[in-house]
Amino acid sequence: MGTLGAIMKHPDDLYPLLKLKMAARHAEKQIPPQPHWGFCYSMLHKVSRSFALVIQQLGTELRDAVCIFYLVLRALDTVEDDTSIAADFKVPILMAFHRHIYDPDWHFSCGTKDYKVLMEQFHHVSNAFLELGRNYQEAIEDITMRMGAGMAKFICKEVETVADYDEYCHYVAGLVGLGLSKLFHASGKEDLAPDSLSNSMGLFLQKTNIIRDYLEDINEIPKSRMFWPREIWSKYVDKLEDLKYEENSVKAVQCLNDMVTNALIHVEDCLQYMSALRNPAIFRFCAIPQIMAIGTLALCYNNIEVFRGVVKMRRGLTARVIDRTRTMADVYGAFFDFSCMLKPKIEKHDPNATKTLNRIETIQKLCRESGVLSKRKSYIIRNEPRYNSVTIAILFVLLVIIFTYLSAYRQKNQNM
Ligand code: D9A
Repeated sequence: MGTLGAIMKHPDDLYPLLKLKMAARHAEKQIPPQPHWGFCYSMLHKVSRSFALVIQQLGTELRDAVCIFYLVLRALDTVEDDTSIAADFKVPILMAFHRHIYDPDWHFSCGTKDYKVLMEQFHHVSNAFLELGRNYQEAIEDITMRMGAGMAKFICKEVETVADYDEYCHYVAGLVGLGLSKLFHASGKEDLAPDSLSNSMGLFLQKTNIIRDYLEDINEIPKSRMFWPREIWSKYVDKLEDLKYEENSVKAVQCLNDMVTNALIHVEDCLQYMSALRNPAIFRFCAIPQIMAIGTLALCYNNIEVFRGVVKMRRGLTARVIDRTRTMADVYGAFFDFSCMLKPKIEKHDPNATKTLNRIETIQKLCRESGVLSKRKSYIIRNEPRYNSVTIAILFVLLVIIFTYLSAYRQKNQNM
């Protein structure tokens, strides 16, 4: 569906979408003048649109550290993901990556598109890293070292058990949570969070990505590695790729629901982590991805489309989440709404129905007990928009004006 159609269907999305567009334009104008920082921030905008916006709101010092941390991690990921590099060549690079970040002369070409540029121009990232405070450098170095070693361990190892799955997710995402908690602490704006809670923040996001990206990953050429643990999928099919075939639809959805149920276990820790944050910008930075994750899980649960195409939250809903997430009350509200959206999708005969229901009810109970669930706009239970022809005509004319203006503006900018 085009933007126009989407907005006609969800008129409340219009305002947050425009606000997001404006914020994105504003952020892109704020790219620092020095070439190394300029490179880092434009790269950040290229590889992660909405995330770059939320980073923008952190104070300068912390923002710089998070930006560099993000790019170092992306670079490490690019090495891990590049299937054209032989394992015995890749392992030493991963293991030594935490030393390469101190060396502006080091570079290693791999990856494609934006990631190829990131790798080829990595000296900009190193130069920016070398300007960070020592506390920030140490946190980034330590996490990069542990993540590199963990990735190396999994290069030749499949994700068999649920314990392997948690271990792999710890290396690639849980450690990101630990690292960020250290950076927040180093900034003096937050207490140091317990490692187990920081780890859960990463696991919840990563497991959601792994679930959502099933089809994209399984269809990748050359074949990429898969992270759904055998211990789970082998209850339903003989081979992981069998899940995408139509004749296995029932099993596929049961397996998917098993995976979603597994991810939901982390919600309690995540709520606890977020409720301890004090700085409003750090809070938003942490909470927005978490709400997107629970929203994505609610969308994916019992949804065969995960095996047929892309299941993502619509842009308008993302924009609303970014616009509205300010306090812990907003987080409890969103987790409550998305749990309410998932709950009626649980079918009695699903093999994990009871377990899923228990986990959803625990989440709902936590949200209710917070005592802040009243007076707020819900993400799901909305009054159906009522249009008359005049409203539609006005809306349409407004949209045409706005979009003509925006595209003219963009062209003008490109021609400069
Ligand atoms: C994060 Cl520095 C990530 N990952 C994310 C993004 O959020 C986390 C990678 C590097 C960094 C941070 C994140 C944000 C805030 C607090 C966190 C945290 O912990 C306390 O990480 C745990 O996904 C990647 C991992 C999950 C592997 C950690 C959010 C993000 N969103 C994408 C949207 C998408 O669909 O991937 O990157 C985006 O905005 O482009």
